Amino acid sequence: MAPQPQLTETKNWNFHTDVEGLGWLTINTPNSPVNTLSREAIMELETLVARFEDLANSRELVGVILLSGKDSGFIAGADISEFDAMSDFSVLPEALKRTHALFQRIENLKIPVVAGIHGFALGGGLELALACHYRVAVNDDKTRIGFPEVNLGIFPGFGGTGRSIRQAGPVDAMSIMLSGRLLRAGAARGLGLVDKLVRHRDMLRWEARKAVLQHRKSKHAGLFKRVMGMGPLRGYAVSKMQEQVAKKARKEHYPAPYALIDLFEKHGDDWQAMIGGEIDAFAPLMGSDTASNLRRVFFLSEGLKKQGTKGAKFARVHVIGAGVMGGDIAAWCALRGMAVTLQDLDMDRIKPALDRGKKLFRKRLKKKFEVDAAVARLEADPAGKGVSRADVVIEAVVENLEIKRKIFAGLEDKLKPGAILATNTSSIELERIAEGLKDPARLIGLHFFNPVAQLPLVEIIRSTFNNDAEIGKGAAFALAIGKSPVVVKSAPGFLVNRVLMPYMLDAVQRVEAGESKELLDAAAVAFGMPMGPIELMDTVGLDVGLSVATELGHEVPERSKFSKLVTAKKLGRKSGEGFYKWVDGKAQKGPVPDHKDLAELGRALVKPLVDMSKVVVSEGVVANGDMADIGVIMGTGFAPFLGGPLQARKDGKA
Ligand code: T1G
Repeated sequence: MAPQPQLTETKNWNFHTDVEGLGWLTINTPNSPVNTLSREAIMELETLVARFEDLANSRELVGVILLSGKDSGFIAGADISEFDAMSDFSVLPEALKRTHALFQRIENLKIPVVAGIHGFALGGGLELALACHYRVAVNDDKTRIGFPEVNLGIFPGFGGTGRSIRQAGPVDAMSIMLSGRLLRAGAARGLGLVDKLVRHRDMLRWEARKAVLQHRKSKHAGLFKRVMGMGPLRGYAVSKMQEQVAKKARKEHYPAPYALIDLFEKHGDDWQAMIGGEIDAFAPLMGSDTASNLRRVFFLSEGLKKQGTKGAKFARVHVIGAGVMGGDIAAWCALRGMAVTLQDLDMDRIKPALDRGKKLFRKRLKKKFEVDAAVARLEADPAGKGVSRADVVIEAVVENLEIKRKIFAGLEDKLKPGAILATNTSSIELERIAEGLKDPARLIGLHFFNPVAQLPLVEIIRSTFNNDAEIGKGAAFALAIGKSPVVVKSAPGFLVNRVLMPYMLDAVQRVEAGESKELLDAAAVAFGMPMGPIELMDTVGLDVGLSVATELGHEVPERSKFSKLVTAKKLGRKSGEGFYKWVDGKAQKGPVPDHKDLAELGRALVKPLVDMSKVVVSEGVVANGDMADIGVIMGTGFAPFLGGPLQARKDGKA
């Protein structure tokens, strides 16, 4: 029978056949910048797959090509906004079983199904692609393939555990599922998750068509890879995985990676059994507080991306002050593609910052030409010629009001109209610096954190002079350099230093009263902090800690050990000794004394931080509790699995 042209449109899918009998299936999630597999999209796909089965049986269809109709990419996974309802245990296993069965029917189709991937193919999106018979992907800068589920407190639940093991072998598949790291197309091809690369998106259709017509089939991982899932080798692989995961996350805080390893331990030699065991292990994770809080963190950080003036463009940045902060801010901006001029009194002061920049570029950029380009973007500018061309000027010199005022007085007339004028001050009231300007509304604070390359937060400091326009531009700039902006009223300590200081000082006082610093640090980590308060004080620098504490009105007696250490220039990590001795960047810790309930002690330790988070909200330093939660998580690493200090308090966890 001659093939009849087919056309089916549903809310999420478009399916049509061509004269060759090829079926083109396109996903386009309505009202969303990215494609997601909502329950609706999955139900519609069920109907479509039933059609494919019929058409394949009557030989009216020679194959199906699955593509995305969106520029943003293939599919970003299941629809996370539906998860809160799905964590109701009674519906979740049923919903998952249905999707498992659907993906299996796709795999069982007698005709080839080929996925054409560009942009993001994540989570459930990758799982759908893995249920197809062959995968073609665009090998460009934008394609990202992976399983970010662990960041949401779960692991792949649409058959991805077993199918990724089938394709990539247990070691590589488990590694990407446990880490959540996203791969470029080339790397995914290397692991066997993708079968064919094309250079441009417009070649996807052609290559996918060829794959269907030639009945190409993806190769599964060979014995050499599979052997790590077998017999005693599996036990060895499991212990390695547990070791790796334990370095980053505790089981009681982040159970998902451990549950995934357990599943692998049971079924690592049989990918079908792994898929079979997936639902039972997955469902309780989805209903856990950890997963619900991590979803909250995801949506709060997505919310931060919505701030900022739309369409604001930044190409040139001028940084004044090549010290640790100024130099690292300049290097970060250059890494993120800006042309940066870095000004200080002379070349001797600028050179070390350029060297640190080079180190950063080498670490973060893979290819030599990329490193060279970044080096070329970061330019020493002792004469300050860059000011008049810059879209953003950031001052990061010593914390001295007179010096700052003088610098800004000289800048104002040289600036491009509309350019951002910012200070990185951490302690001087913004209004006092701005007062001297002809247009005080122009100056905002952009408060970065040390180390700049590692901490995602930038506090956008708003003075009483500012209008929404300046703040919007500041937030847009932070986003443009890949940082997360949180708008904070100009008030001593802003958000992060304000909440950290009472927490650190309380711990310091406990040490002075004879409690073990090792115990306190271990307790804070057991609670879920990335580092204990004493180690943090040593890392920040005792001199910096003392001056921030004093600015915030905390009294630190001169006869205290803390003051004495500062006087003796024992400043922590940077001087080789503070509360701890430091060797090769590591605190030399003694044994942790026994304690009946470390987590309980941890809770007591973070109480001052949690209390202060409440105060900053009530004083209007940040807009609301959500902003405090996400700001404190981004700025201090506060336990994301608890959803932030205020959420943790609400849940009775802090
Ligand atoms: N579900 C719902 N909304 C999503 C979404 C998703 N999976 N991914 C993105 N969005 C929304 C996002 O909230 C924002 O919305 C908009 O899309 C654009 O995103 C069973 C369980 C894909 C890398 O974890 O990491 O599949 O704010 O501004 O910077 O195994 O979004 O505009 O209203 O961030 O270019 C696994 C999560 C799900 C991916 C794009 N997938 N998304 O970043 O744009 S679990 C994820 C991201 C799963 C199965 C399981 C990023 C992005 P709004 P954006 P972007």
